[in-house]
Amino acid sequence: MALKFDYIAKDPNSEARRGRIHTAHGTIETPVFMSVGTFGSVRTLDHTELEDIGVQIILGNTYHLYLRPGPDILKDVGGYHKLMSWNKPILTDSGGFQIFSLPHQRVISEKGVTFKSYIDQSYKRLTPESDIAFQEVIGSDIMMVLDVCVPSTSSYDICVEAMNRTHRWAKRCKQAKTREENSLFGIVQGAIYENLRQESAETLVNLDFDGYAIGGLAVGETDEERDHFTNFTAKLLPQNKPRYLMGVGTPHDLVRSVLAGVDMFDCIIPTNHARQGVAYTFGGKIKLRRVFHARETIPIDETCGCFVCKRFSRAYLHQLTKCEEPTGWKLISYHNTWFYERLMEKIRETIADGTFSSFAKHFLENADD
Ligand code: PRF
Ligand code: ZN
Repeated sequence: MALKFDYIAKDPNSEARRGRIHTAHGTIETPVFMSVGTFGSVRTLDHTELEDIGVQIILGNTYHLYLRPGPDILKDVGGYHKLMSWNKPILTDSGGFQIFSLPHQRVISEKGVTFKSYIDQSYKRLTPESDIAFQEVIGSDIMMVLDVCVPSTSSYDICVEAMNRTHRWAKRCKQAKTREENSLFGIVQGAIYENLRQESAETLVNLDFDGYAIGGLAVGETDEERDHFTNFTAKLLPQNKPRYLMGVGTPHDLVRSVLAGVDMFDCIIPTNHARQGVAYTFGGKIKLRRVFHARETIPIDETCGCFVCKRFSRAYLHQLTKCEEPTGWKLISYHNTWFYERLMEKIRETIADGTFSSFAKHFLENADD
């Protein structure tokens, strides 16, 4: 079966949608936040914790998995779900974005990309065809096309060229796909040019993908530009397919992008910022390294139901963070991932009962970002 997306409810005052994506590894309630598990784990958290928190889907990375463990081992162990013992859905990014972030160690041609392995310095090649073949070996429930993402500050000509190559590669990816149960999303590029975004969305929609990602944002443009192009691009995509904003974002970004009609997100913030002692709450973020938290006996958030907030004080988390104890990183990652899940739950509930836009307004005004 191809990927099935049920459209359940629409917010009366915005573009926000409540939906459900059906995959071979279960159902995903949308809008959804996807936790990033680049190397096979969500940093510091094990699967029991992810299940307790309610994580619905994990994101893997073709680039990293291609280098280690690589196609041969992944094939032998029966794919990434088996390797990880994770039975819920997995989405894989194509690796394009990661490879394009290696400016001196990659060569791009029409055929594909060649890059240097950071593990043994050998040269590796990925083409649209081999990228899809590898994502099928991974056994990804949602595969992404190999795209060309350029910084938002690139010249118009560079953006046109990147967009056109993205379209040619998207077509080759679609043709290379052999398995029904591994669905495939197209990625809209076009930087911060309305005419390019329009052309990109039209071209990809004509190729008929299972869903559409908005790529090429959060790569150097201003917050206002990002917001504008999220809204602008989401409107160009079909109502009956999921929309995924790649690599975004903060709690504010999520709420604003759901208002624009986005259904899926991924970002490293919950676990990455935890390492610096940054904890997120419905009232805004708390920087636990700050000196005045050293004597605070209250939890990160008294209203939070997570085990960290039930048991540990800000003073203790401050101490662990200042001493760079891995346990501190882990406890804050747990709380942040819990918070992101509860935020998405709240978003889904309020879209369903028609109160999302007032929740969003209140949240954007009261929680700093
Ligand atoms: N393309 C791919 N992955 C991505 C991006 C993109 O444009 C972004 C941009 N925010 C994050 N991850 N393939
Ligand atoms: Zn908590």
